[in-house]
Amino acid sequence: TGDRILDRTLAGRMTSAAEAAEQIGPGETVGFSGFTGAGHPKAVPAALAARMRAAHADGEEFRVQAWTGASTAPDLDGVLAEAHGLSKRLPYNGDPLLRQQINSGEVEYVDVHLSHVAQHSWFGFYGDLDVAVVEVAAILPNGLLVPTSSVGNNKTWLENADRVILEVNSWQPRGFEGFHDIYYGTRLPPQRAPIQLTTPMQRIGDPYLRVDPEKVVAVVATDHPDRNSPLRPLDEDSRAMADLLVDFLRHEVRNDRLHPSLLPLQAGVGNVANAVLAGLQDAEFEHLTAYTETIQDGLLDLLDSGKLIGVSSTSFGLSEEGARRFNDDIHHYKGRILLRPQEISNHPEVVRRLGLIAINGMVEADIYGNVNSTHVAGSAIVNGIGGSGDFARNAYLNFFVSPSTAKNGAISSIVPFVSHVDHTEHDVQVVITEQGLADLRGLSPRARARKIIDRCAHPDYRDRLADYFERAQRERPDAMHTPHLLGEALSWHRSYLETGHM
Ligand code: 0RQ
Repeated sequence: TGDRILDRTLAGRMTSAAEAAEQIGPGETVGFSGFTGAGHPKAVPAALAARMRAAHADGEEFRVQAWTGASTAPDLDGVLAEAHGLSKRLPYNGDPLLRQQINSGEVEYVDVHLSHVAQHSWFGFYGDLDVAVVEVAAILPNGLLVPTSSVGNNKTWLENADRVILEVNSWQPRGFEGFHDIYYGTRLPPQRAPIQLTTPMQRIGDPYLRVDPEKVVAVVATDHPDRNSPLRPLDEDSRAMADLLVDFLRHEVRNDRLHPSLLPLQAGVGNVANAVLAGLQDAEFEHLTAYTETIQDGLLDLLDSGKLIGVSSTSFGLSEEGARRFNDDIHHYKGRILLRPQEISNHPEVVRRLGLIAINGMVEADIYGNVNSTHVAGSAIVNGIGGSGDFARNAYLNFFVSPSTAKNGAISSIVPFVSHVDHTEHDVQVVITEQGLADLRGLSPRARARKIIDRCAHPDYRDRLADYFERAQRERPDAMHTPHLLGEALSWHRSYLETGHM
């Protein structure tokens, strides 16, 4: 067990993944560690999937409810979906097969704000948690746990589950000790107290997770990498959006609405977010901080160049190269990276107090500024709301970014009316496409519509949007606040479903 499993009692519970999976029964609810492909268990889910397949072959039902931090990896969501082993899943999914099963109605999916999950579990809103399966980097002699590359909901799963299975992954650097800040001060209303976090890198908790050793039914040793998803190379569109965003930040600094060191940054996952971070690399802003939920390669680059002085997050979402860079040189990042539970990394109170600059992707926006981040044509889920709502609504300044078209131009990302609402017109401040930027702050709905159509819509769709807006105003003189033609508002989506083109 080397320097990884130092507690004698828990070392005595070491077993194989297959034996550990015997501890999970049909119909049970399992809380897994894992957030954006980092820190999920690597061995027990596959062993559980094997049990499920065997049961199904004998004509028996064997499915579980799975709760996680956010998206996981093929090792977890992938294998359980392949085994048709999930009945219900929350809160955020990025696995393609599981997405298919959710959209076909096979799996129930509960898509909640990431900051809400832990408290809803504590409130009892989701029912009981039978088992927690949590990856750690080490078990110390006193039984404390060194977390790995994500914290997610691990604290809550360890506390609320009846039984606990630990995976000790030696691929994760042993040097992770000291990178985490686990806040143990949360209470249920009406006993809640303010969260005394006033700067992004402040420590308010412990470096370790706690577990009641009585509950630990199995300890499994693994040596397996995180998902480490490759990033797409920066394309022209994302570079254009990044330039627009950086220029806008400059404009805000010039107008004294932002300090030259900006405010703590939050960037969603994906191509555009990474491009924005790359844009900041070449910009003049110094002494930046980030208060975010996942650390992509772009943030490591900014730390390496000294532009960024610290990052608070709940997880990593690195490429293979990024993970190697971090793991090989982990001590270099100590004190400059802090991983927290997702209820704290995404906490509305903290996001509001720190005054974040929140940058998130979207599926579509409408002319009045409502944003859809989750559904295609109103019904089919893409991923989920993730942390976008936690951050956007409570940020100092929020951005929603997307190319102006999707599916090679067959779809306009700017539509008369969004087919699903995740972020309402009341929450959305700045919309960016490769065509331009619409600053919606302080504008009435009709002023927003003019700006979004002029600045953000693709030229192929701009005139049709302007025409819709004109006719809506003409036909609804009694309802000029937010004029809509209700029979036509979703006709672009209907046309897409019927003809494959908006
Ligand atoms: O599908 O790959 O099959 O072609 O949606 O779109 O353009 O690659 O953009 O990877 O940045 O994802 C909103 C999904 C954008 C993401 C979303 C199709 C498009 C493609 C992906 P294909 P892109 P991105 C922190 C914050 C919610 C969670 C969040 C997301 C696929 O940003 O999940 O913000 N956000 N979390 O073709 C039909 C449209 C479309 C469309 C794009 N208008 N209609 N399909 N697509 N626009 C992170 C976490 O919370 C963990």
